Amino acid sequence: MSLPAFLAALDELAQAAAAAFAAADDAASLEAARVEFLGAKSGRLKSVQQGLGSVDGADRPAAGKRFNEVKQQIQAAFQEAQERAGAGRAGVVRDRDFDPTVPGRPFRLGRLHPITQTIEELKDIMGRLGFTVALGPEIEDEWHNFEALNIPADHPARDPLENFYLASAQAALGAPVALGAPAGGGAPAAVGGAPLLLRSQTSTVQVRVMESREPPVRIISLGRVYRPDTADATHYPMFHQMEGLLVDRRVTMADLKSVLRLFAASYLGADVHIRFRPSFFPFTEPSVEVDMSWKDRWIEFGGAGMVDPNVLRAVGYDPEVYTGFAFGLGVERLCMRRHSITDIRELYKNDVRFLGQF
Ligand code: FA5
Repeated sequence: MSLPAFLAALDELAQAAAAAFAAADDAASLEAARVEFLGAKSGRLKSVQQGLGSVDGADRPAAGKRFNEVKQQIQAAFQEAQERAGAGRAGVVRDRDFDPTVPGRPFRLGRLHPITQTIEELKDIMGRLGFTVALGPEIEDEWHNFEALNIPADHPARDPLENFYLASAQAALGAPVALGAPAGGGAPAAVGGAPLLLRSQTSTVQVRVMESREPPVRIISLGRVYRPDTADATHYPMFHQMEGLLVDRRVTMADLKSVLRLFAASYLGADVHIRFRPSFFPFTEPSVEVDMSWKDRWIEFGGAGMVDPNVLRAVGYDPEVYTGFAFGLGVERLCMRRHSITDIRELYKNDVRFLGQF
């Protein structure tokens, strides 16, 4: 065989092998290409090698040198194809156009909803004042939402139009219905078919806590409450309240005012002014409405008062021995005042451009 014919055969082999290994995109086609070109017995490289013996003696060193180069090229092409297949299996994309120096896409970190942040901060402040957290169920019976709170059956606050009653206990939850265990332990309240409603205030937790333990009591409870209120800038049908309850011997209205003033100054800053207006709640006597200053006006942020002796009696406490104060504050209103949010609905639109600011 002449040297040019041998070199031409080698070139053709090199091209064919490079194309075959580049096209091999799975293990089976790669193996087939390996056998075709590098097979030990009848591979194409082997058959070209056999032609080396027929090249003229003087040309043989040049032919041998070129043969070795092509052999190395083909082996390298096989190895690269093998690595590519291995990387593919490991889920790594090998992309020749990938530029590792280009900056990556920014990673957007989520954050807690402003109301959740507020709740955590309120717990922290009240914790420093010695109040521990108690929990209660959002689906309540009439005893805890009304009766034990001195709200009799004919009270307008119990009107079905003022509350979210559930169609029936059984339809809502399946029978038998078991409410969450009262805070502080004790047996869960079982309700067989009695009217149930979404709690309209966190004052329900006061009753559950007092039912389950003896004084002294010093708790807060934070959670969702529900009322069929029309949504406007300061009202929403679902909102959060922070309930506070302190019962002990010789607790007075002065203690209530001190705690609320300390709380307001801690959460809203020393520049906030709060005022107490005489009011009425069936479960406190005397009762007050608590307002805070906001943008040259007053906004109500809660109700409070001394626990009514009837409530103490309903949970088995002796009102001649124990007195206590309670308050219920609107968490959204506190959060709005703190962050200058002028419309409560912004908190529940779930617009990340708004929520991302807190
Ligand atoms: C009560 O709910 C009483 N349970 C508070 C209380 C507790 C009084 C303990 C005495 C002792 P009131 O209905 O006023 O009170 O609501 C308390 C606060 O919840 C309001 O001052 C307001 O800040 C907030 N609030 C009431 N309705 C809404 C609403 N629809 N949307 C947002 N916040 C509301």
